[in-house]
Amino acid sequence: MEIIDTLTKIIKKHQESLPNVESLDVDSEFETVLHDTDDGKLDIKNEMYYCTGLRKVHTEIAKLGSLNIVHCIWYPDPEFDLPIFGVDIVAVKDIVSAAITDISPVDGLENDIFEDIEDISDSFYFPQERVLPEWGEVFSPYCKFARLTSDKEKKNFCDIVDQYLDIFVGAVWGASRDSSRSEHRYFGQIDYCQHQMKNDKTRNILINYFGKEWAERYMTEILFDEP
Ligand code: BLA
Repeated sequence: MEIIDTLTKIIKKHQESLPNVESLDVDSEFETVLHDTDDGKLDIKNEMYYCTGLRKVHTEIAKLGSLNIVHCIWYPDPEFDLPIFGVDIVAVKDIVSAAITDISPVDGLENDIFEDIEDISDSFYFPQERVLPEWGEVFSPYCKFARLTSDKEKKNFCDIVDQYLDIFVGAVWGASRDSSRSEHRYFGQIDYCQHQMKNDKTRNILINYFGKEWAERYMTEILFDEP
């Protein structure tokens, strides 16, 4: 699947440019998950890193039956004045039913990063825009959420992710330790995780393949673990 490969390469390029980036061990139970089921192949791969300013840089590539998924969240260290980067793609064959990317605030929209991404956000238009669910209130006004069908739409989505990550990596390099509002940022990050946990579409897919207990552990420990 081309958009999955392109997006993975973009994420990897930026990830490798982070300051003092090092890999983070993933619980062996969850690092690679391979199963054959009546509903098709399950293949999940998780990679995690950390660097100066970010406590967890996570990319998951998954095939769950006919679904192809890229999930990626870069969680800041609350000691640094940095927001959260996220991207999620859900594709079946050539149709991307959900493509979402955002730089999400943990302590308001004061950070200069939001001025930069406002211009980028304004320069992209997705014809099949989708409406965010209620829990999506944690995202910034510059969140893009769309269905993608044409090659042009897919290329545009990869381009905006590339440009958001350019800004984000620049901010990580520029950020220094500043404890003054770390408690606010810590609780802001918890709030983000708790909102993501309300995504029943993700939960139900995982329950369908792995059962309730596994799905809950996977969501709280791997996808949306609190700082
Ligand atoms: C939607 N996420 C979805 C959907 C599925 C998943 C099946 C519904 C697709 C659709 O409505 O067309 C499933 N996503 C997964 C699974 C994983 C995953 C199983 O990552 C991992 C194993 N979700 C995120 C991140 C964001 C996100 C990082 O993981 C945003 C930064 C958002 N996913 C998100 C949103 C929706 C979605 C907003 C739409 C939810 C809705 O319409 O109710």
